[in-house]
Amino acid sequence: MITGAGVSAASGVPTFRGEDGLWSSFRVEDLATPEAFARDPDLVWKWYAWRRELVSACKPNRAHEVLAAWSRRRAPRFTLITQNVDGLHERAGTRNLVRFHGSLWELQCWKGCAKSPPRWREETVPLRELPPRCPHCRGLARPGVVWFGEPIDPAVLEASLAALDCDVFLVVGTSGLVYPAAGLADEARLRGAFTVEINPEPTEAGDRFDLSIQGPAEEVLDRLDARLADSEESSSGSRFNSSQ
Ligand code: BV8
Repeated sequence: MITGAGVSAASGVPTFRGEDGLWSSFRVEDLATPEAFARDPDLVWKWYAWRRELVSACKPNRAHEVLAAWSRRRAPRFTLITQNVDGLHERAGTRNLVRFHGSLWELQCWKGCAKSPPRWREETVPLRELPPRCPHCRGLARPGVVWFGEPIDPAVLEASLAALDCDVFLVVGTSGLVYPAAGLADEARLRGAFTVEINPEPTEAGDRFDLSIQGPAEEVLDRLDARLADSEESSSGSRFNSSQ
């Protein structure tokens, strides 16, 4: 399955393309591209520092909790790919999580100096210095996210593609506009998965899914979880009767 910003909406994290979405007040080109960072690292870091502060006050909601419980019960046959960089799936205790676009809570050396690891965790809020520095070369550090025009980490792409060989592929809380993430559901369907979209709004990809469930993720996943628990209980009950 894959999640997008809609899964975190109930936690108070703004989505990207909703009415009060991030892209309604900021331009992608000014903030979420390597060119923007090269042009004005201070501006880009002010935006990411603001997002980190905002998200640090948010908590996982029922959608994150249900998915974390499913991941614990069903890993490794359950893989959650997320486009979100807010860290709420991790905070909910999700296992077998693939972070397709990186994390607000990781930094990397802007120059990619030989001494620094590809990414490192940095969770202090507010950041001790802005913009933060690479601890190894003292050059600029950048947010550990994938910007527009940047490739997906090959290991992340490989783990995501492996997860597409599944019976059911859920697509939860995403407008399905950003590639290559948006293409994963199509690939899952080509491989024989039953694809299900969960979103309160119809999306442009809606007609490509086997099933579209219109509703907020935190409610739909909660109800799905209850139905699954009931069916598991009744089927384990029938197994018990048959062996009596
Ligand atoms: C790349 C991290 C190539 C940063 C983000 C075709 C193929 C490949 C690429 C492209 C292509 N066409 C165009 C491209 C380029 C581009 C792209 O896709 N552009 C789009 C805009 C057309 N893609 C890229 O640049 C990607 N890289 O292609 O590299 C390459 C290869 C080799 C060498 C060099 C280059 C990289 C894209 C990554 C961008 N980074 N985020 C950061 O966050 O700061 S994208 C950002 O938007 C998010 O991470 C997220 O992934 C993405 C999509 O947003 P959504 O999550 O869907 O959020 P949105 O607001 O749009 O929608 C929310 C949904 O939730 C709505 O539908 C709403 O109805 C719903 N909702 C609301 N409330 C609820 C709800 N749902 C459920 N419950 C609720 N309560």
